[in-house]
Amino acid sequence: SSSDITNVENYRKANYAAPNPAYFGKAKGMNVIYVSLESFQNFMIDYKMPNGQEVTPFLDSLAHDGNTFYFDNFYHQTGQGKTSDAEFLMENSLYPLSQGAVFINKDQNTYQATPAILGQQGYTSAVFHGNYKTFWNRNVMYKALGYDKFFDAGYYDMSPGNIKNYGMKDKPYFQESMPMLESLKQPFYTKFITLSNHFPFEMDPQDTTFPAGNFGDDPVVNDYFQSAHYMDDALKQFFDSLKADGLYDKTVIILYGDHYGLSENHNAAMAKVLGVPKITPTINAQLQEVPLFIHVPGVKGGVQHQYGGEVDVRPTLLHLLGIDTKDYIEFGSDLLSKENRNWALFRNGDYVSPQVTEVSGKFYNTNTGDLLPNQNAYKSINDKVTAELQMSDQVVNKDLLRFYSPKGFKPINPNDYQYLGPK
Ligand code: GP9
Ligand code: MN
Repeated sequence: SSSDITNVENYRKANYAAPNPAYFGKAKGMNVIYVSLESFQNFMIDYKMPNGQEVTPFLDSLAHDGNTFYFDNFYHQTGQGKTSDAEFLMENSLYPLSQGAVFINKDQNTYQATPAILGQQGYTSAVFHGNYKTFWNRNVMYKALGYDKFFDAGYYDMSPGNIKNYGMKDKPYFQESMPMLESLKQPFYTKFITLSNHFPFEMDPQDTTFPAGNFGDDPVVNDYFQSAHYMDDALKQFFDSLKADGLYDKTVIILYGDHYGLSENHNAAMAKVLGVPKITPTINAQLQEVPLFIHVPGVKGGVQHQYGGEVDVRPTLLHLLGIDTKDYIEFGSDLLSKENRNWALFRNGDYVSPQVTEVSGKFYNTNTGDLLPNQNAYKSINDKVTAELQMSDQVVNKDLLRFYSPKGFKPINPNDYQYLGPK
């Protein structure tokens, strides 16, 4: 009802982080490219194999080139909706559901998502994904988000050598995407969903010369290194294509890991990977870190240590594009704002900040991993996390955005969008 939405509005106003004038509008009018890095965890950045070889030399170079923002305390906040939950977080700055996938269960809701917002500013929006459009109900949900175009498997050469479990391998995927990307009217807002670094990670031998890991008898963990290396190489190739066709200099590029790739079932091997005696609760929380990179042409970057999660990216991006988010209902905090809140919650109610990590209702020192002495002193953290998740769940479960009109935003009609496939 309208009183529910008023509560949310008040919460939102109290938690809004104003744009940083040093960055506000610095990317105004530029194209946007998001790249979802399948199952890619942050521990891989700068990771070296026992023989000294870097696993992801291209991403490592972005992390350290000084021209790209690299966030090294950034967390996934997904639930059972996996890749699609990450998409939902990034484009709505709302949390996904505690059970099931919001893309499937809440596809008829009203949203005020980034593609719709930018569509009203003259942007063309498109998704590129080498899997069939019905997966995660994307073909329905993307209409509610306001996506103009959806280049799904029907647009790609899905012959056997090009595909691996869920669809296109990253190299042919990016290669075949280029002409479609170049055909879009600019400015564009686009999302690329990579696929080949997906569980169980095993590669076709002809696609890699990179050595598998040798961390005991867990093939999933061992294969993860090869597969991540392949994705890194595919990204380098994509960036080279963007530089060659001139798009690189007029495009904001955001790369993010969608969620963990190695679940707790692999903790024995992961202890070997990380060189620790065992995976403690705080190390397990840190394993939920995914990398976030933001490249803005003409803006200096560098390594950023503030804590945040996928929910925080939308205000960060919109502020870079010169769109103040104060009139939108969102739960994130601009990562580049001076008022950035510097913490992240998980969908299961856990919490991380520079000092305190909460796991299953217990509070730990983030740096030492020790249980904190006076547990009761941290109850307010738990309350804060619960309140925020409840608030977001109300918006989604009660479809509250129906009752809310952001200033300057026209409601969209999902039926105006159609994804008919290639001619
Ligand atoms: C398939 C892709 C699968 O389209 O989203 O990845 P998942 O969601 O299982 O991580
Ligand atoms: Mn995924």
